[in-house]
Amino acid sequence: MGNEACDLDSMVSAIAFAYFLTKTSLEQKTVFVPILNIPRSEFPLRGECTFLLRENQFSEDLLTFRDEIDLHSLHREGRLTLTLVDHNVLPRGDAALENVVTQVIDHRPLERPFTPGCLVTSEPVGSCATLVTEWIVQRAPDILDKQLAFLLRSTIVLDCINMAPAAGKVTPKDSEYVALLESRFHDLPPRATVFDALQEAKFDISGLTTEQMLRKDLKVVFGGDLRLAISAIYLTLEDFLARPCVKNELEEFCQTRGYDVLVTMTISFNEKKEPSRQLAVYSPCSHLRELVSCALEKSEAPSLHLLPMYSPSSEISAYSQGNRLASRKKVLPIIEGLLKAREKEGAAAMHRCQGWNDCSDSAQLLPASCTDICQDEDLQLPPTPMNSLVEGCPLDGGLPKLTPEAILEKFNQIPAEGLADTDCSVCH
Ligand SMILES: [Mn+2]
Repeated sequence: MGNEACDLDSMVSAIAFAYFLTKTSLEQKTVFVPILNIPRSEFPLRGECTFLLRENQFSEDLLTFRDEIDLHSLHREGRLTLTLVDHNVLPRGDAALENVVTQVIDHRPLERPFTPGCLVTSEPVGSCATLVTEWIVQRAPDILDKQLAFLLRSTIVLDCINMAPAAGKVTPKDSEYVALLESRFHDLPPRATVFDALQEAKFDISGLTTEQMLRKDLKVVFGGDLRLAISAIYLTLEDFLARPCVKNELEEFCQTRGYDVLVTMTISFNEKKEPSRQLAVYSPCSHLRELVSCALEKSEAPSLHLLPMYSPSSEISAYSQGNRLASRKKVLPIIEGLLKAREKEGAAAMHRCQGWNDCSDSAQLLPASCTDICQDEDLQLPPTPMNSLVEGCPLDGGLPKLTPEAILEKFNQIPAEGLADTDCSVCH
């Protein structure tokens, strides 16, 4: 079973490892099933996953999604053991399954305590698929066929940002196993072709409905009486706002989910692969819309450099964002600050209205700590998929630029003796 983000790494690692077990196990009565840890209805949102399967003539019908198998009842009947790939601790809701986890293969920092009877392979490589490839190559190299090699190598290439050292993801082991797969299967497509196609598929949201687009990469924050959602979308804001009935769709999205305000942050790339950001604030309540818009406009840490742009509806305030580096990670604290300030104001208002002038500790007047309630509610939300490039990805500033200055700077960082054999013609 892969992790709850069900990114390409999780999907391919689960499929490949279950295939390995099926091909090599001597147990006659055991069935090995790769589990994709999302409901099937979420799968269209994983563009890179559906794309890679299509490319490999691998039918989605063959896959088992989390809502199609009852792991907890299998566990109660004593018929389940679990191998975790691409994560190493079970989410809280699955804690009961912990005692049947017999193996872990992961490339993230290890968060699980040592337990006897659980075989752990943990190494900080760029892709979990590298560790699965190693596992297969060392134990059953003959089961590797072109389809399996294609899946594994594509995943490693995507996770390691086309094996570019500048992106800071690739490790020597990732390179070693990509090279090994290529040496065994000469007709795999070029790395750059695979990377570009997957990268494009990951951001290709053309087939999605507005609702799917909005929930693909969504974060929700609470404060006092307000629920505020921030969605990241890979599209220009012009294209997004030009969708037919977009105002009604935003309204329905917020109404169904109980959001008072929805902030949509878009990121798009120009021909030079430079990112550009825009944002829109939607709320049917003009007071709340202005409150949030105003906080974003006036923010100084960081300043977003917002410029108003055309909006098809008075309920949507649209802006281009001059500060291209301010991702959602930077915008969220501005909104959280606003909600906190409002909470305080609410407490003060209550103070005044009820005439509790002599009480020195206003926090005691609140029914319970608002923040505690918010945090609890926040934990019950489904996790935002982690396969997003919004949060601090190496590509945030576009693809690594190879300017003469950047290369010279790199050279300057190399100690003098390392330069002895270097051909400086690349500087030109
Ligand atoms: Mn991974």
